[in-house]
Amino acid sequence: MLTGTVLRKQGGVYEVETAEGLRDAVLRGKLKRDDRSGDMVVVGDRVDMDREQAGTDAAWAIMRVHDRSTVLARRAPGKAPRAKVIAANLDQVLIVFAAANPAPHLRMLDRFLVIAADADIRPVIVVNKTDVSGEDEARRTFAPYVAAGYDVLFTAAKRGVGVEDVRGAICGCTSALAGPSGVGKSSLLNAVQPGLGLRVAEISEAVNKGRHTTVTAQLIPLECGGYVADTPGLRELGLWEIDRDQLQFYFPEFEALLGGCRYPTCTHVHEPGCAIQDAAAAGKLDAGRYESYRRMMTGEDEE
Ligand SMILES: Nc1nc2c(ncn2[C@@H]2O[C@H](COP(=O)(O)OP(=O)(O)O)[C@@H](O)[C@H]2O)c(=O)[nH]1
Ligand SMILES: [Mg+2]
Ligand SMILES: [Zn+2]
Repeated sequence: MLTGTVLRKQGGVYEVETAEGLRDAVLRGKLKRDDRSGDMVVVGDRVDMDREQAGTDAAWAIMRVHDRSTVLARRAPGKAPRAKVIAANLDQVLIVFAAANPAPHLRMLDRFLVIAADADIRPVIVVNKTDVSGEDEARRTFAPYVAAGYDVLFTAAKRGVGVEDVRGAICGCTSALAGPSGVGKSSLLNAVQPGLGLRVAEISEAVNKGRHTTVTAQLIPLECGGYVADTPGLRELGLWEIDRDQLQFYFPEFEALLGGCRYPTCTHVHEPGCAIQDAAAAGKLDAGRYESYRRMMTGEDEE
């Protein structure tokens, strides 16, 4: 038996990284019978394999999948809302924005943060291009996120500033990358490991152009240990599946206020005596962050 991590899936063949090198494997037994959805084994899964009989299309057969610590899913195409699993066992998502050029769209950042929280995947905010905005301006813009307790890294990939922090954050972990195009995701990855940004761009950009919609994801091994996942943009994941009752818990800065509302079932949108609305009105909660919550709660934010 051999255990490994699924790096990619092509046709019915899984490329699995093991202590003995890369192995191709296929599904067998119950896994194969139950795999109509294609979700039984996905990129990031830890799997146990046995040797295949001679004459088949791969030398190894995946017999068992380990329990997943996290699951990243998107809406499957079709009328009935159904989840399609993209990747398993992601430790964290690096959410990259530029401090300037393009100007940061903080309401989009809030959506990424909610998606990550809902999937139970740790978010790390990376603010790149601080050389364009100036470091002080970048820190001012993202101060609400630092205050809310998020990990925020400030970088200028072009000048090598903060690259060591990014390397420290991704080595040894399995990370996905999110963020608008042009913010410097590829530049940051190339600064960590030459050529990495190019490899990670292959799938994301093809998917963004809507060409290869069947492409799911792949994991790219890091020289320093761990992987970067090339997933379809998290933006496409959307908020379709998020439980509105949970939304308030996805804004960490709300936590200390949550007991203070008049009604225990307060949605913090229209109720009187609401500690969250009062704090937002008094400037104790960031107005933009509260506006993001309100839009997501009322469904105004759904495309
Ligand atoms: N001034 C400045 N430009 C940067 C920085 N990082 C990336 N860029 C430039 O921004 C553009 C987009 O970068 P890229 O890495 O392709 O962004 P991606 O679309 O997020 O992968 C390129 O022209 C980069 O040279 C930075 O820290 N400072
Ligand atoms: Mg890129
Ligand atoms: Zn309330």
